[in-house]
Formats: sequence, C-alpha cells, structure tokens
Amino acid sequence: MSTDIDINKKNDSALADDSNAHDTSDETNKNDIQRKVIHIDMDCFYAAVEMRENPNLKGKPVAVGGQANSRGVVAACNYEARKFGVHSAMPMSQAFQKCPQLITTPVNMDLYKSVSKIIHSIFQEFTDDIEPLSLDEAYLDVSDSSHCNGSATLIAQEIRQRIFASQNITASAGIAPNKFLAKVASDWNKPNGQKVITPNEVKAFVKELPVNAISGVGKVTAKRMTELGLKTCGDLEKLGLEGLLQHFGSFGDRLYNYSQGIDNRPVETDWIRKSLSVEDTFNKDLPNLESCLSEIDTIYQELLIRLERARQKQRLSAKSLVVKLRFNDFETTTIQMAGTAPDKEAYKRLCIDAWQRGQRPVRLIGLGLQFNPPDMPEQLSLLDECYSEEKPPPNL
Ligand code: DCP
Ligand code: MG
Repeated sequence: MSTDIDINKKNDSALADDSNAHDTSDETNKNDIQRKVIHIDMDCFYAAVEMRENPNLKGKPVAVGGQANSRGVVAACNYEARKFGVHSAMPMSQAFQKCPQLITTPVNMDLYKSVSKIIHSIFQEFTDDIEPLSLDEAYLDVSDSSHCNGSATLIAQEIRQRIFASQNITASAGIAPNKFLAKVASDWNKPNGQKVITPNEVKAFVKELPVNAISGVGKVTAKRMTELGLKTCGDLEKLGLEGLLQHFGSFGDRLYNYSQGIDNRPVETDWIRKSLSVEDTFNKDLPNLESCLSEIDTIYQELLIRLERARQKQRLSAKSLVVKLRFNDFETTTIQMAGTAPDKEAYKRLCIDAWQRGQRPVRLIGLGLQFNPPDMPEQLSLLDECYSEEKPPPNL
C-alpha cells in the first residue's frame, strides 16, 4: 500500500480551492445555509483493520464476519473481495460461492472500537462540531475552523493523512456545503480518495446525480422512482414539490430540497457550547486605540454570523460579552461584562477599558460571548456593567 494519501484520484476538483465555499453568488440557492461540511468514512473499516493486523492478507480477498456453516453474514469485506460481488450483509455461504478463495476472519469488535476512538480523537483536533454516525463515519462542520487557512479541502486531506500515519488504514472524504452532498462526495472516490463539491458546482452536480445516491432512498422508493422514470436528481426537480409529495409522502419534501442540492440539517453535536469568539491577528500592529475601535465593526459582523450558525445547532443564551486584546509584546488582557446579546457599542466600551491597561500597539483583538448552561434562565440585566479580569473564557 502506498504511504501517500492519494487525494488526486479520478476527479481533478479534489484539489480545488474551496475558498469560495461561502459564495453568495446567484449560482447558490438563497434558502441554503452555506457551510463547509466534511464527511469522513473509513475504507472497508473492519477488513482494513484486519489487514493491518495481518499483512499477509493484503492483496487477497478478505471478509470479516460469521462463519459460513453457521449462517454467518459478511460484516465487511475488502475491495479485492468486492470485485467478486461480495458485499456487507451477504450470507457468508453465498460469499464463498462468489469467491471460493475468500479468506475470512471473525469480528474483533473491541479492536475496531479502540481504532475508532483514536480516529474520532483526530477529528477533534480540527473541530468541535462533530456528528459521529458510526464507528467509522462522521460529519464535521469546519465552517469556522481556522486550520489550513480555513480550507475544508486541506483539512480533509490532513485528517486523512493523520489517520493513515497513526493507524495505517485509509479514509475517504467528501467536502461540500451540506451533509447530503458531503456524504455523496465521500463515496465518489473511494477508497483512499476525496471529492470536493463547491457551492457553485452544486447545481450541475445534482442535476446528473443518480437517485440511488440519495441516502434514504431504499429499495421500495428506488423501484417507485424507476417506474416513474426518475433516474437523476434533475428528474426529481422537474417533477416538482407537489409531484414528489404525491408519490413519496413526507419524504417528498426532503427529496425536493436534495434535488436542488439543498440540505439545511445541521451537523448535530452532543457537546454543549460554553462560549463563542472571533479573533483577528493583524498583519501590522494597530498603533492606537482609534485604530482598534475601527476594527471592531468587521470582527463584530463575523461574530454575528458565527453566532447565527451556532444558534442553528443549539439553543444559546448569552451571559456575558468578552473582549480580548493582545499587545505588541504579546501581553494579553481580557475584559468582560454581563450581557444577554452581542452589542457593538458595548464591545467598543470594553475595548477602550482593555486598551487603557496597556496603552500600546495591539496585534490581536477578540470579541466573544459566554453562554449560560442549558435551561438556566437568561439574565435580566442587558448590559449590567461588572468587569472582571479573573477568569478569561477558554476560547478567548
Ligand atoms: N458493518 C456491518 N454490517 C453491515 C455494514 C457495515 O457490520 N451491514 C460494519 C463493517 C464495516 C463498518 O461497519 O467495516 C463500516 O461500514 P461501511 O458501510 O462504512 O463499510 P466499510 O467501511 O466496510 O466499506 P466502505 O469502504 O464502503 O466504507
Ligand atoms: Mg466505511
């Protein structure tokens, strides 16, 4: 096996610059919330772990699962076995009929769980916004990640490289503006590949996308679609919302969105956000207070965008506003006040007070919010001035 993660397979867009992932041009649908979502899926996960444990298995068809003579089924098989038509959930006896030289190993769940734990801890190095789907699969929302200069393409590449370096097994990734497309994309260049769908590629991509690539389209729905002559998402869109609701019930709604490449489901994490902040380190130190105050507007706008995104994921009730300043000698000061909503003028006031503490050029400004634990009533006083320097919030 090559030690390089091959990200440049079949599709040349895998290395595309996704800096336009927040494109708001007319090409992108206005109802769609633009995000950068990565779907990571390990390649033939159980089988890959077994091949790593026993390198003699490499290059040979391998299936992990129950025994053929006790009605066992295939849990996972490697890509060599798949060439013979073997697949997951197939009775092992049938797998042997298709591939008599198949090598089988029993399921070693504890081992796969321990590998999965390490893989998920690698995800956490890149973002907190992780929705695990199974031992070998997760969605990551990297919209706000500053890793790799914010390039989701490069983040996915680095995650796959980190997994390979640590576990000697490969992963594939899909990078797209939403979960639906990211999942489709991770399958596109499997194994050991990745595919990017940028916002302005979405329309053309879904138009030709076969309906059976949509997750949730099972055998019955697929059959109905075939009967109706619906082969691609483009065909679904042409049928329209009413037609889709008529034929597919409530699923029609989601199908209509998917047919246009829209999926506003958030990446659902089970962690609770305690704070949110936006920081900017300047190329040139800001020489005086006035220049600091004039930067607040831009940082504040970004904070509002991120807050809106975070609020789509969980209910957030703010308890304080925080400003951080780092002076040119790296000394850092943090100041906060009670408050239940972001307020630009309040941030400016905090900035003035923080600057007074150093009164010299500034290299970084951060604006942030701290949140109440869930189910705590919101504090009543809007901007109750109670400065504190004691405990800076963790993200500032
Ligand atoms: N699995 C299982 N039974 C199934 C499907 C899967 O026990 N019917 C287990 C074994 C797989 C793991 O879950 O290794 C991950 O499932 P995937 O669907 O991601 O399949 P693989 O990782 O094996 O292959 P791929 O490369 O297609 O992702
Ligand atoms: Mg997998």
